Amino acid sequence: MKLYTTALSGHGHRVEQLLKLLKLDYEKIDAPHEVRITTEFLKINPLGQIPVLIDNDVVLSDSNTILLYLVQKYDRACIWYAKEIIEQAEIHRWLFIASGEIAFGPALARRTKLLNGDASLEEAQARAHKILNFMNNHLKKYTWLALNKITIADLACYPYVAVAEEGGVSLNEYENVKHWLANVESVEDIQAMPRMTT
Ligand SMILES: N[C@@H](CCC(=O)N[C@@H](CS)C(=O)NCC(=O)O)C(=O)O
Repeated sequence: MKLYTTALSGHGHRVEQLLKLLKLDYEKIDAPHEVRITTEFLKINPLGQIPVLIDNDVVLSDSNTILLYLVQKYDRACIWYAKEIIEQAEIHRWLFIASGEIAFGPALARRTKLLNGDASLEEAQARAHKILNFMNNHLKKYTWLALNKITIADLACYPYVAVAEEGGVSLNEYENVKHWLANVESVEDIQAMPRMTT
């Protein structure tokens, strides 16, 4: 398999962690902005976004789509996903939160602050606090986001929450979220999301 990504992409991070956890062989191809705007790259993803996964003749983009593809194709024991429809729905709910509230909250705040993006930093930070507050309340009762085990829901939501502070979003008031982040990072073979700042 080939994975187009970059070191600091939280969207790429979630896919790479799952590839490693499933012990799948893959070649990592660095695809920074200069690569993503080339004609060659736009042929594999006309949106010009990473991650992109190529698995023989299958070309997939969108990180959460790739997570679902990988578990349904390669996680036969259903370790990172679920067999029951209602459990699958719980997982999907968090995948959509990752691509909605988290992408437009903490992820956008980080991109805006560190890369001088043109979105409103204040609005992204406010959205970040709203979803963090929601997650913190949810995690009062649960160890993991969707089920009573770690799943792709946690892998999808983890990266941009882990580096929320880079977007000027303090995690100080979210003890349960911090505990959950530490739990994710303590799983063997999961690498912490790298910081853009040191
Ligand atoms: N919904 C997509 C979003 C991916 C995404 O935003 N990737 C960023 C890097 S982290 C990117 O490639 N941005 C370039 C662009 O949007 O032009 C996913 O989940 O994979």
